Amino acid sequence: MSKTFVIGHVNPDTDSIASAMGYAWLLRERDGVEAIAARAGALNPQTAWTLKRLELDPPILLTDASPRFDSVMLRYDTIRPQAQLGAAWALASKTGGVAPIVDADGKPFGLINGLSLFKYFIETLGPRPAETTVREMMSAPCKDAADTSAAKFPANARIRDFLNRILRDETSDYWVIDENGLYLGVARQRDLLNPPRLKIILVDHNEPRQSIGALEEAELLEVLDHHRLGNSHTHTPIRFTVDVVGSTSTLVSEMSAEAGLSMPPNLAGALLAGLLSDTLILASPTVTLRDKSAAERLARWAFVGGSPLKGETIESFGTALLAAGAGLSNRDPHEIVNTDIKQYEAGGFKFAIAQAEVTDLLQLADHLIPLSKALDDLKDKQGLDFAMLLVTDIVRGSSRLILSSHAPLILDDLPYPPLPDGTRHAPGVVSRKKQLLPVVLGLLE
Ligand SMILES: [Mn+2]
Repeated sequence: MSKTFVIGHVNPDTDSIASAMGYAWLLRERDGVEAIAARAGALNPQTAWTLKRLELDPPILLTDASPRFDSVMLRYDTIRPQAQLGAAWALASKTGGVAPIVDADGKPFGLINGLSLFKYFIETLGPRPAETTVREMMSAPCKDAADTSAAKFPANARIRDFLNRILRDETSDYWVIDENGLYLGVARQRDLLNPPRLKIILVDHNEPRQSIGALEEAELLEVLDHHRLGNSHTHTPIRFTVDVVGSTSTLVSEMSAEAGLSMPPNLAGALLAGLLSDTLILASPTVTLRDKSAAERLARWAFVGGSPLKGETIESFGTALLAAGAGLSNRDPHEIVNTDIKQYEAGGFKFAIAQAEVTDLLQLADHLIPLSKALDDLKDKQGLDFAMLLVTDIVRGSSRLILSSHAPLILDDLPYPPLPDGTRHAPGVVSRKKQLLPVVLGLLE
C-alpha cells in the first residue's frame, strides 16, 4: 500500500498526461518510490495520437480518490466446502479468526469465523453439550459451519458507499470479489472503518475544482504545476512547486536533468509533446527560455536512433502533434466543448472556459450553431453562470470567442470586438491561461 499516484487534471490534455508519466518515472528512478501515473479521464485525440506514435500505454484511469475495497483486502488462503472443519480451524488460527470457504470454480461459498462457529456449535450441540468430542466436531464438513450470508463487495467499489451497511451488519468479515464474482480476498470491519488514504501527487493543476473526485479523502503529497493558484488548505506541509513556465513537462524535464538522468526516448517524446502542445510549438506567450532549453533537451533524448521519433525535428513533430488535435469537422460539438475545458469560480460566478484548436478559423462558420448549442447545454448541465469556447487558430496565432447565451452583462466589456455572427474577435490570443482568463477574472472581480 505504498503506491503513490501521480495525476493531472480532469479533461486531461497532453501535458497533463505526459507530465504525470514523466514525474512518476522520475520518482521511481531517482527516489525508488512506487509511483504510478494515472489519468483523470479519457484521452483527447491529440494525446491518443501521441501515445500511439510513441508506442506507449496510457496511464491507468483514476476518477476518484475515495478508498476502494482492494486497499484493505487480505488475500487469505482458502479451503473447499467439503474439507473438514478442522482444516478451517487451522486456517482461522493463522488469519486471526476467519477462514474463507471457496468453491472449486473460485466462487465464495461462506466464511467461517467466531460468530459462525458459535452458531454452528449451538445448533449441533444444543444448550447442554453431550459427550460429543472435539475430534468428531472437527471432522464435519466445514461448509456446515460457514456463514453464507456475508456480503460480497467488488474490489474497485468505494468503501464509503457501503459504510452504513458495514456498520449495521452483525458480521465483521466480508468478501472482496473481482468483476466476475470470483474470490480475491477478505476485508475485515476494523480495516474498512479506517482504510488507508490514497497517496496522490497532482501535476499540471492545483485547483480542487479541476481535480479527480473525493480528493479530500486522499493524502495529498505534492503539487507540481504551472497555473494560477486556486488550491485549498492541507493538514500537513506538502511539497508545492508552481513555476512560471509553459508546461509541466518543462518542470519534469528540468528535474530529471537536475538528477543527472535522461529519460527513455519514447517517454521523452511524450513530454516533448506535452511541452509543444501547451506552448503551440514554443509560440505561445506563456513560453520562457526554460521551455526552449527543455524542448532541446527532450528532443536530444527523444530523437535518437531506435526511437519511434528518429529523424523528427521539434518543428516536424510539433506540427504533426497539433494537427492531430485540431479541427472541428471530425468531432461532435459536445465533444469539442467538453474535451479541453476548465472550470473556475470568481466574483460569485461559476463558469467554464473550453478551448478548441483549428488550423483555419474559416471553418468555424459551418460549426457555429451546433457549438453554441453545445455550450448552452454544457452551461445548463453543470449549473454554470456562463461558458465560453475559445477557438484558436494555431497556425496564425489568433482566436474567436463564443459565449453561451444570456451571459452576464459584465462580459459585454470584454476587450474583444463582437462580430456580426455573435462571436468575438480575439486577435493574438492563443493562451486561455495567460491571456483570456486574467481578462475574464479582472471583469468578474
Ligand atoms: Mn499544462
